[in-house]
Amino acid sequence: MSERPFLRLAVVGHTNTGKTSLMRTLTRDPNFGEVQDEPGTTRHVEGARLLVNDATAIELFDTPGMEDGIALLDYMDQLAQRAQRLDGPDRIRRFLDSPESKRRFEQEARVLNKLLDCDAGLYVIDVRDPVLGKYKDELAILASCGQPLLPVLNFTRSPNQRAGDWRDALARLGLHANVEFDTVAPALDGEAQLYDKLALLLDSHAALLKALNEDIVLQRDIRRADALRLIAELLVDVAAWHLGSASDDTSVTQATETLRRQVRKRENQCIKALLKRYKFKAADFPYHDLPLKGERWGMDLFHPQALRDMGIHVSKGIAAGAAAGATIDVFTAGLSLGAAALTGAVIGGLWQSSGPYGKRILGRLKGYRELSVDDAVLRLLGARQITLVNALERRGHAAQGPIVLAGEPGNIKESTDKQSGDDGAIATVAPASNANDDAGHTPLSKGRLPEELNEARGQPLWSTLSADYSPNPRREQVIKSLAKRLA
Ligand SMILES: Nc1nc2c(ncn2[C@@H]2O[C@H](COP(=O)(O)OP(=O)(O)OP(=O)(O)O)[C@@H](O)[C@H]2O)c(=O)[nH]1
Ligand SMILES: [Mg+2]
Repeated sequence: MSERPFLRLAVVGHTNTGKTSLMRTLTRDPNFGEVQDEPGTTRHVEGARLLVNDATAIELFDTPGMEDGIALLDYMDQLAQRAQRLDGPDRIRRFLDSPESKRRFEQEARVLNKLLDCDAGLYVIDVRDPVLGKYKDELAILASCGQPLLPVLNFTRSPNQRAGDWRDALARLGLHANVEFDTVAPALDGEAQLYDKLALLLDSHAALLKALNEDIVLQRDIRRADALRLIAELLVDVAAWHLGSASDDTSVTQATETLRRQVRKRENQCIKALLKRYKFKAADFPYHDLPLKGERWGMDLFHPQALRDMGIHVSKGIAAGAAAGATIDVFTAGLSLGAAALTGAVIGGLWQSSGPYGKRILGRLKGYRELSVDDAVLRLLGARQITLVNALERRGHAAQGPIVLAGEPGNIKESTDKQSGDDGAIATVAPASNANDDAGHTPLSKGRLPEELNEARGQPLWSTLSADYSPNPRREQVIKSLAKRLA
């Protein structure tokens, strides 16, 4: 047992099975090491730390892949013949002292040295492969280090996986505990399962692993709350936004274009912030710049079909494409004042006291129009961000294909081939069979708009899109309450 207050784990296994990918996912660091679909990518041991409350809980070490287990086991047998009754770890040490450990078996020696130096090993397996002799020999060598080994079954989502065969073979070697963990699209509780299994093997570190698991859940909750807040801010900004325009057709058309452009820009800001919060790269969602050109999500944000695909009711006027997404606001509808009260206020000279509304009231009286964003677009905006957040939560940091949102939250469908950065195996979020299913799960999809958004509609100064924006405590409350509702 180690005296250290933290655990040291070596990630070991045959070459090209996803060891570095596992490191990326467990550390949530898409830049860790080098990942390629070819053997021998990792040549040296490289470490990373997992922290709980700023203190190291686990030191994880990525190691080069084992390549020639059969030849190494033969060589170790030869070495052992010259000595009597060596046990496993002594056989390993004898090999590490031999000249071949610096030559032909240099990679393997690095792995074994690291495993001896750690408290346990995670043995990563590509379960699409049959249980070949070379894997059995490699496992026999690793097992003889005398350290606890937890087999990690990777590629379990592949249709031609052989997890059953692997479990049988592992049991024959005395390895009864194992865990399924797909590094590209892990289960939401994948890490918890992995650390729970590890705790069974490492009794003395069980409390540490429990604390790590609790911290993972806590961090996930904080991330989601932050994400929902970002979405609530976006929605309030967009709902509150009003754009003035002269009432002639050309001006209204121009203002509508400005409105759309600004909303797309604001949505992009939100997407970038979400990717950053989940520690993914902008390149993971390569379409996020396109809304400015009106093409992301495969179609224009304001396109009636985009709305329908999200299960959002589209009125006839919008379906016909007429000024879709921009409502020519009857000004008073945006305020909680009736037309009569407003007129009365203006006539009575009180409009000045209505502060920021003064300018709008004047504009209205001079025949100006105000444009604001349609309810359906608000619903779509919200539903799309939630779809993205769901996809980010289910995405491993080893994933290399771009995120493609087909319009609905759902499980990430992941290529069964090994990923390659070049061919861009695509992780998609599969559309639900019934588009309304998902939309039905968000408070934005049907029925009345959340009251927070109705309130925001009447508060043009709450929008950071407005030149007159000023921070406001009520806006803050509304954002908090909307974020809660989205949860
Ligand atoms: N689809 C899919 N691809 C994976 C998964 N895990 C790893 N890969 C891919 O498998 C290939 C090898 O992954 P690496 O993480 O580099 O494997 P490694 O074991 O570190 O390889 P070496 O360092 O060469 O021993 C890469 O193309 C990964 O993207 C997975 O769970 N699903
Ligand atoms: Mg590697």
